[in-house]
Amino acid sequence: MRTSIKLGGYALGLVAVFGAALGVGNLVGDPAPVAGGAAPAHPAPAVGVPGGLQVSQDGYRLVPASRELATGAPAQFAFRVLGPDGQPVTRYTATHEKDLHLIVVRRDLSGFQHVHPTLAADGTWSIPLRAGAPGQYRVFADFQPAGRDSGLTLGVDVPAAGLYRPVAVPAPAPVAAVDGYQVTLAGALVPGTSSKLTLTVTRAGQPVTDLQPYLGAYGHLVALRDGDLAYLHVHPDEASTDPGPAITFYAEVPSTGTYRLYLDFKHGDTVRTAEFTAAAGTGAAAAAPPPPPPPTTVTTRASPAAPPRRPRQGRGRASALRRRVDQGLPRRSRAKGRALISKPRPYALDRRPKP
Ligand SMILES: [Cu+2]
Repeated sequence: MRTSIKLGGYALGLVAVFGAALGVGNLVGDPAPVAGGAAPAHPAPAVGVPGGLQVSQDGYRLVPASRELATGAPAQFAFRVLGPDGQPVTRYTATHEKDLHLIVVRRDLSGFQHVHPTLAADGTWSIPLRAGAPGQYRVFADFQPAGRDSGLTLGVDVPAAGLYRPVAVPAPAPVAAVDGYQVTLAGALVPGTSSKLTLTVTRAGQPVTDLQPYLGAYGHLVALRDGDLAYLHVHPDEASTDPGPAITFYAEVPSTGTYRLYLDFKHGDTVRTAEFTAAAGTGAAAAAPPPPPPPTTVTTRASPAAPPRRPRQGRGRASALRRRVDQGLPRRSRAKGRALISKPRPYALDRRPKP
């Protein structure tokens, strides 16, 4: 244990040194003050470091006042943004028509919400929120403090108490259905570039040409990376002014991998969200889409790759975990779980040691 801690520290040190050499020191925290006042007031964002991965950046910190999200009736969720002086930020520059955009999504990329809380005079933001299901959620605040020339996206984990049943990220698909609408995604996510994405909205086979403005455009797109929920910078195409059926965005994709895209669009006075999974890659290096998820959402403990069942280990941690998972399965599945399961479960809650 002691050795692994040492090694971990050593690895972190390497990352820090290597990162500094590449000029991405921001990755590991706030920039250190420089004697003599030579440091710029607002260092340029580090190239290649996506937003949303840090709770604190450039002296700004996201501080939730609420310790968890409600899963029953909506409950007030409150937080503040502290500035470099340690005081709550009370003045913002609006982006996409709002002073602050709050994105809430479960760690498995499900349960996406995009809301706009209210700012109190003391710098406390609040809004009634309800998580659709228990689990660990990532809460992103996307904002631009007044006087700063660029925006920030800070992220913090907030739990919704209860038994977490993760769901697999859907396989990549170019068409999403929501509420009678079909949205088609065109364009490739290419790492290291600003990738053009065109989303086309139809309803009952007919193009929708009377989309309503929403957040300063005819749609708002959020993109998150599967694995760490990195929050991509996306902006609408200023040149496209048609109210549908096509909406164009540019997304800055930091790496290959799988991304989840959430398009908010407004029609008939209702905002709806179309969700897509897209793989980013180039040529042969393109990320292979994951195998399609099994048709059931029941989490299970067994997979074909699992080692042979070991003798029961009494009341150990693993047994307790299995019992908890078992509680969610029908009795028949509990009894014959291994026989019923024939497909891999990407999110199996099996923590038994690997052979
Ligand atoms: Cu917003």
